[in-house]
Amino acid sequence: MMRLEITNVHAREVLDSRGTPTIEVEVTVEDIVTGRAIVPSGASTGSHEALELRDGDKGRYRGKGVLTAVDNVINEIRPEVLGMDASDQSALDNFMIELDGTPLKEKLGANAILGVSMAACRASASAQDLPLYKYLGGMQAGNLPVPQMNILNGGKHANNNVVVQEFMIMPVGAEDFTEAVRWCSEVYQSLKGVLKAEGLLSGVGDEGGFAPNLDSNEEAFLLIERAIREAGYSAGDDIYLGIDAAANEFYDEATGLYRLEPNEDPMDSKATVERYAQWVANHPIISIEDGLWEDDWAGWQYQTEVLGEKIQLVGDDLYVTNKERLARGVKEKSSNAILIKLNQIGTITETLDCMRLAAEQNMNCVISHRSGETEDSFIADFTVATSAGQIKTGAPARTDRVAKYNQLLRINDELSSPYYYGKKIYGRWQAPQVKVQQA
Ligand code: 2PG
Ligand code: MG
Repeated sequence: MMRLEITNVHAREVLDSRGTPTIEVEVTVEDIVTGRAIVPSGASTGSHEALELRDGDKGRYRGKGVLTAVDNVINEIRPEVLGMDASDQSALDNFMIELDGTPLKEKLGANAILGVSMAACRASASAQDLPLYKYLGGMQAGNLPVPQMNILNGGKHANNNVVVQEFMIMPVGAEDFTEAVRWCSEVYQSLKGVLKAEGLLSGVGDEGGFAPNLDSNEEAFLLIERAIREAGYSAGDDIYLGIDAAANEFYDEATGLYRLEPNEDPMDSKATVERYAQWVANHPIISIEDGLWEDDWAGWQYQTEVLGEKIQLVGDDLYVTNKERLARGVKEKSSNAILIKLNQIGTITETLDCMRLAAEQNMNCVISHRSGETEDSFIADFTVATSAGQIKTGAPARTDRVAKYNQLLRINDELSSPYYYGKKIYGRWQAPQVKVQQA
């Protein structure tokens, strides 16, 4: 590969989809080609994530400014990486990891480091005239993911009473990625109609899904199943369901209990898992993310014993894209899948390392956005490059979410024979045998 000397690095403060500041970085190679990247930001974050550096100056953006991270890129990272080879991603990333020197990137900020890591990658791809997915994944990269589209929002991402954070649809029966996107969009519009008919339509949550007030989580499954049916598809065959419970947000460390339902007493971790098992028995659910709190290792193990043969169990806040935490999960059989977020760990290289460990262990990887997103569609290319097979990037609405699906549509269009995973990505599980009730 040709050497591409980093000749400039710049950063600035821009806004994310919630109107909160975030960092944008530009890396120039050979004085001519510039790559740009914007770092996203979570709301329901795991406490073991790498540090997202914020200024804390209450006089600006309520303390959420990122001028310190910007300054770190310009004055701490830039002078050190000028002259380095942008096409040697791991050398660049490892150098920044050492420059920071702390396990959670607390000195320079994971947002500052990741911005440089991604922008350098883009610059190197552009300089070689390659689309990002081919630059990262090789000339044969061409596997399109099943989207996990989040069409009903609750938890910390919405101002309603629904506890589960994300209710998602997975169009596994579609022929190809374009059909997958169309089905999800049609179901999304159908759900809007169903909610309107029931007098439940209100606004949308942070990831573009509707955010009605409901009596229980189960009501959400029923409404979505109806929307799928009214759109002309079958839940459990054409389309599977999935959730991100984001259990950190309803777990009470003082009592050790989970308040999964707004109108019920909190439950211990065993009862919570048994409730999930009930849902799985009654609805075509193929994937549950963060069903339990990030440090409830015993609970995760029990969940895998109960549900691991039936459905995909995804660790997000549990693993935070951290290879060490994933290694513990492998040892303890905590889950059979992992959510991947670049900014949880802070460099492309560490993210790929973590995914390699997951692959060795035959664990599924789901590449994910954050609830605070931008127009940057890096993860769309990253998903194809790594053949991850699944991407979770919100509703088929709102530009911050749609930007990723549109980029995947472009990639799909560009390939001579794109491959769509469909049901095969969930092939080892046999969940959706349930007969969906007719309303
Ligand atoms: C999650 C993410 C994205 P956040 O929990 O999986 O949906 O949310 O970015 O707020 O952590
Ligand atoms: Mg999550």
